[in-house]
Amino acid sequence: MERIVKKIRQEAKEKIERIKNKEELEKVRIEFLGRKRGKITELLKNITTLPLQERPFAGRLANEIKREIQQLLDKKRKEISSEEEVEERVDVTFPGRKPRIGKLHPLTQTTEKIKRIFVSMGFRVVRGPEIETEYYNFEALNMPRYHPARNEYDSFYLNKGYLLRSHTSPVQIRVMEKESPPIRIIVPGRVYRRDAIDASHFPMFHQVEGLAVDEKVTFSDLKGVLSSFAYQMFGKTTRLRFRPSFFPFTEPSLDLDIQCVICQGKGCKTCGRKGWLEILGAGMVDPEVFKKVGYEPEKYQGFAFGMGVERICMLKYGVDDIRLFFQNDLRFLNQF
Ligand code: 2NL
Repeated sequence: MERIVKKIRQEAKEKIERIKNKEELEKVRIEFLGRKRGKITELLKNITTLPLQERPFAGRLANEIKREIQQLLDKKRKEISSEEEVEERVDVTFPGRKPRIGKLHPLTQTTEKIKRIFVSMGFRVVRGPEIETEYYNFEALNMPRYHPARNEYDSFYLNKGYLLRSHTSPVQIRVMEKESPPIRIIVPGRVYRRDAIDASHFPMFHQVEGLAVDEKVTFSDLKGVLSSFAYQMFGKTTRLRFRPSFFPFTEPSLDLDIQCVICQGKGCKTCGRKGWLEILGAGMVDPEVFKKVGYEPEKYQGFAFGMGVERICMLKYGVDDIRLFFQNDLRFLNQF
C-alpha cells in the first residue's frame, strides 16, 4: 500500500511540474483527483478492502497525499494565471503613438478667416455657379462687348455665350436681381483667367468679393469696413493706405495697401521697393450696374470690393510662390 501511494505521489509531482497551461492542469487534476476515476479517489475507495488494522494508517497516508497534490495544483494554477496576466497587462510607461491630425488647406484657413471677419460685420455668405454667361460676367458689370477691360480678364470660353467666371461678381448681380436692398453679402469661390503660370499667377485662383447696398451707403462706410477688415486680418498696428484706382463697375474706385509686412515700409524685393503691398480693390457701385439689375440709382448707393485669397494668404504668411498652394506637398502644407 505504502509503495503504491508513493509511486502515485511521484508520478503526480512530475506531471504537475510539466504543466504549461490551464487545459493541461485540468487534465492532470482529473487524472489524480477526479471524482469518478481519479487515482487518489480510487485509492481511498479501496481502503475499505484492507484489513481493519491497516485502514487508519492507509487512510491518513492517502489523505495526506491528496492534500499534497491539491496544494501542488493550486500553486501551479497561480503560476499559470500570473503569467497570462503579464501577457495582457498594458505598459503605461510605453511611449504612445502620436496621432496624425489633419488640418485645413492654408487657402481654406484664409477664406474662413476672411468670411468670419465680414460675417461679424453683418455680411452673409453666398455662392454661385463657376460656369457663367457673358452677360453676368461682363455686360451686367458695365463691360459691354469690345470693352477694353475684357482683355484684362482673358477668359476660358466654353460653348457659345458661356465661360468660366473670371471673378465672383456675377453672383452679386444674381443676388441683386432676386432681392431688394438692404443687401450685405460676401462671395467666396474659384475664378479662372487665361494667365501664364508664374510665381504670382495661376489659371485658377480664389476670390472673396463683397457687396453692400442700401439707402445712404457712403464712401466712409466703405473705408471703415475695409479698415476694420485689414486690421483684423493683418493686426491692429498695420499701416493702411487708400489709393485711387479704376474698375469699370465702380466709381470712384480705390486700391487698399498695407505697409510691407517684410520690410516694414523700407522697400524690399517683395514690395518692389515701394514699401506698400496691395491687398484689395474696391469702390462705390457704378450707377450703370444698378440700372442693369433694376435698382433706382437715385435711391440706392453701394460699395463693393474684391480680393484674391492666394494673395492675402501669401502676404500674411510670407509665401513667395502661388504654385505651392496647388502641389499638395505636405512639407509645405504642414507649416500652416
Ligand atoms: C480686385 C477688385 C473688385 C468689385 C470687385 C463689384 C461687384 C459688383 C458691382 C461692383 Cl456686382 N463691384 N466687385 C468692385 C471693385 C473691385 O475687385 O482686385 N479683385 C481681386
